[in-house]
Amino acid sequence: MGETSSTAAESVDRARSLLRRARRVVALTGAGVSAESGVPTFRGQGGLWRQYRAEDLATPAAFAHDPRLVWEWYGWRRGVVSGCAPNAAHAALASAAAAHDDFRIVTQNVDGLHVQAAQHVRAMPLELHGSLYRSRCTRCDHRWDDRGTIDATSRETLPRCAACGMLARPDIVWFGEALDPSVLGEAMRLAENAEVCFVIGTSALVHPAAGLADLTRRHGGSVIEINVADTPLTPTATVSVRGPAAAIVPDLLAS
Ligand code: BV8
Ligand code: ZN
Repeated sequence: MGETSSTAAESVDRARSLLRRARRVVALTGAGVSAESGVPTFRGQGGLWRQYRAEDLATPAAFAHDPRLVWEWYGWRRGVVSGCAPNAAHAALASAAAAHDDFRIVTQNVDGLHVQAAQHVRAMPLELHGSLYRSRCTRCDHRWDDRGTIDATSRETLPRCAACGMLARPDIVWFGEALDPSVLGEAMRLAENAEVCFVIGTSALVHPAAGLADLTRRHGGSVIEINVADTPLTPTATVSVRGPAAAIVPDLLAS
């Protein structure tokens, strides 16, 4: 059982001192870090789109069955997210990563807000599940930045690969798909070597991402959780701080 400190002030102090003393930090973020930027989370109130759940649409089977509907969903999300800006949590994490090479950001999010906030960092944030702003071919290995609007009126208007003409797909890891082995391998190496895994705004339900904090703990590091609610990670976290990321994260990282 993690010794989650009793009072909020104690947990904030404990988290701040752990972060101050640590050199190698991995910030592992989920949809909650972008909630205050207006990006709907997966499992919160705004998490639904029409009558669909993410698990229903973010799958290879859903895309094979109805690529038009899946592209319509991603087109809607790209539209929503392109109107969102990084918040104070993204900015504080980007500053920490710019100041310390061993402070790395690993995100489950596909909203691109960590990349947008990153400035002068040598190591860009690792996007475990891909990005809304990249597409790839369903046949060849062509992959491209794609920030445009999606015309999902019919199969004929869906995005196609410029190299071979085949139907394009979002460059996003769907449920049941393996993560890019080089990205996952680097994330695991970082988590194993981290003195602190700083887990921000994730329900800790989706694997293998949710297992990264356990890697840090099993290799002797500490786990700090920032969330507005308890998660499956809370009982084993070294300290779990209740509160919104955009307020808590800048406070903890303030030098
Ligand atoms: C794989 C891209 C194997 C899509 C995503 C049992 C049954 C079926 C499947 C499985 C199973 N057990 C494990 C699996 C596998 C599955 C999985 O984990 N399923 C879960 C749901 C049980 N995992 C996979 O399929 C992965 N692949 O296992 O492949 C394999 C191996 C080899 C070869 C072939 C196959 C792939 C997983 C990737 C799926 N893709 N995203 C898209 O975005 O369209 S995951 C998706 O969920 C998002 O990326 C998101 O990041 C992720 C997790 O959600 P969260 O980020 O945590 O967001 P959520 O809304 O859930 O929570 C928000 C949190 O923030 C909450 O805790 C809330 O309290 C908090 N919060 C809210 N506001 C704030 C806040 N905190 C702070 N401040 C605030 N203001
Ligand atoms: Zn192609």
